[in-house]
Amino acid sequence: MSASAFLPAAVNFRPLMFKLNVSSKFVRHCRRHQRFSTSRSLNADSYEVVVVGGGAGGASLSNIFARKSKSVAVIEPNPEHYYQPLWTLVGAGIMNFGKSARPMAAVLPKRATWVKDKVAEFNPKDNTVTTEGGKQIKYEYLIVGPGIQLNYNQIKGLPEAFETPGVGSNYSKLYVGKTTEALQRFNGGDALFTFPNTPIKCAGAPQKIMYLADALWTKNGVRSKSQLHYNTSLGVIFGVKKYADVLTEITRQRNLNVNFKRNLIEVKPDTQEAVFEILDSSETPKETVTAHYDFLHVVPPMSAPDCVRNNKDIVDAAGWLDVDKDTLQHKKFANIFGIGDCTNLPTSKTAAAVACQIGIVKRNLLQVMAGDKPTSVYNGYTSCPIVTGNQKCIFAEFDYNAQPMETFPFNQAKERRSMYIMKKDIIPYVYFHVMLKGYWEGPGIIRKMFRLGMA
Ligand code: FAD
Ligand code: UQ1
Repeated sequence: MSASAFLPAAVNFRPLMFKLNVSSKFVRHCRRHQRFSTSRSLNADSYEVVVVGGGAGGASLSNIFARKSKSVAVIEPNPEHYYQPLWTLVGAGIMNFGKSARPMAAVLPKRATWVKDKVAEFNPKDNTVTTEGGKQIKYEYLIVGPGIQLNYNQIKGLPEAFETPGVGSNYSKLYVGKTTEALQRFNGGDALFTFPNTPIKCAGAPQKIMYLADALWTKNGVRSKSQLHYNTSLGVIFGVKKYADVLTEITRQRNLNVNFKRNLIEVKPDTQEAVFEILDSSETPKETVTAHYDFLHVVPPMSAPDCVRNNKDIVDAAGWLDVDKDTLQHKKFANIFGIGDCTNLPTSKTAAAVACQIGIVKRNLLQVMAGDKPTSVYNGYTSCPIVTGNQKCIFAEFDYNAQPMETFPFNQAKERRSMYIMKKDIIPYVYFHVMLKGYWEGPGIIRKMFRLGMA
C-alpha cells in the first residue's frame, strides 16, 4: 500500500507532515496521484476502449475503434497474427505456413497502444484487467476476444506422442507441420482422424484433413493399402442436414469409415494405439475401444481461455463468456462486449462468424458509448468451407437455426472448384486486406445483391 492511499483530499497535512517528517513536495506528489488511491490501481494505464486479443476479432475491432474513440489499447502477447483457416491447407502440404502469418505490428492499428502481455484476470467490477506481467489496465469499454484454448494436455500420452512420427494436429502452429510430414511419410495402414467432446473452432476442419489425405494418398498410390477412420464425439457428420447428406454420401463413395460417439482419451505412442471412450455406452465408467494407427490427426478438447473461464462473474455455467446472443453485449456488465471463439454464442465458431460479429459489436458499442441501447442483432451467421478433395469445396453457410444461408445463387452443397478458389485465395485476401482493417462485416451485402429482385 502506498503512502498516498492514506491521504484523503480534505485533510490538512501540515501537523502530520511534521510528525512524519515528510516534505511538502512529497505531499503534493501524493495529492496529484490520489485518484489512484489503492496500490492495486497505482500503476493503472487507462483507455477509453481496451481490446483483449489481437486475433481475427480483436485486430479488426481495434482498427475500427482506433478511428472512432479517444484511446484504444490492445492486449496481445504474440508477435505474430495467424489466419488459421489456411492451416488445413498447410497441414495437407498445399500451402506454406508463412502465408498464414503476419507480424502483429502490421495488423494492429498505429493509433492504438499495443500491450505485449497476456490478460491474467478480469476485474469487471473495477473496470480493469490485470496482465501476467502485473499491469493493471483500466477501461471505460472492454472488448473480449482472446479466442479459444487448446487443451492437448487433457489427452493422456499426447504430448509424448507429438514427439513421435505419424502424429499431427492442424489446430496448433506447433503441430501443423507435423501433419504435413506425417501425411508425406505415410506408407499405408490405419489412419485415424479425431473430433473431441467439446465445442471447437471450425467444426469442419477435423474432417477436411481426412478428405485431403484421401486425395493425396490416392495420388501417390498408398490409398489402396490404407484404411481411413473418422472417429467423432458427435452423433452426426455435420450439424446442418443439407451439407451432412452430401458429406455422408462422399464418405460412403470414398470408403471413409465414420464412427460416431467416439472420444479420444489416450494415445500410446510406444504401441501406436489410440484409446477412445464410447460416449453412448451405458456402463460406468464408459466402455473404451483401442485402435491401432500408422497416422493420427488429433483435434484437442477446447475451452474458453483460463483467464475467462476462471472468473465466475463473466462466464456461463459451461465457462464461456456470457454474452447476449443478439447484441453480443455482456449479460451482466453493459460496458463489456464479446467477440469470437471465447463467447457462448450458440453458433459454430469460425472467422466467418467473427466477420459478421464485427459489424454487430461496432454498431452496438458505439450506441452504448453514446448512452443509447444496443439495437443491432446478430443472426448467428457462420460458414465452413469444407474442402472435400483435390481443388473441391462444399461451401457451407448457415445461421443460428442451422438453416443454410447461402451467398451465391447456386447450390453450395455441391463440390465446386470455384468455391475452393474462394477458400484458398479470395477469402484470405479479403481477410488480410479488408476485414482486419475493419471494413468487412461478412458476405451479407453480396447475398443481398444476388437476391435483388427475387423473393
Ligand atoms: P483468434 O483469431 O484465435 O485470436 C485470439 C487472439 O487472442 C490470439 O492472437 C491470441 O494470441 C490472443 N490471446 C489468447 N489469450 C490471450 C490472453 N489471455 N490475453 C490477451 N490475448 C490473448 N474459420 C473460418 O471461418 N473458416 C475456416 O475454414 C476455418 N478453418 C479453420 C481451420 C483450423 C485448422 C483452425 C485452427 C481454425 C479454423 N477456423 C476457420 C477458425 C478461425 O480461425 C477462428 O474461429 C477465428 O480465428 C476466431 O477468431 P478470434 O478472434 O475469436 O480468435
Ligand atoms: C467470410 O466472410 C470470412 O471472413 C473473411 C471468412 O473468414 C475466414 C470465411 O471463411 C468465409 C466463408 C466468409 C464468407 C465469405 C463469402 C465471400 C461468402
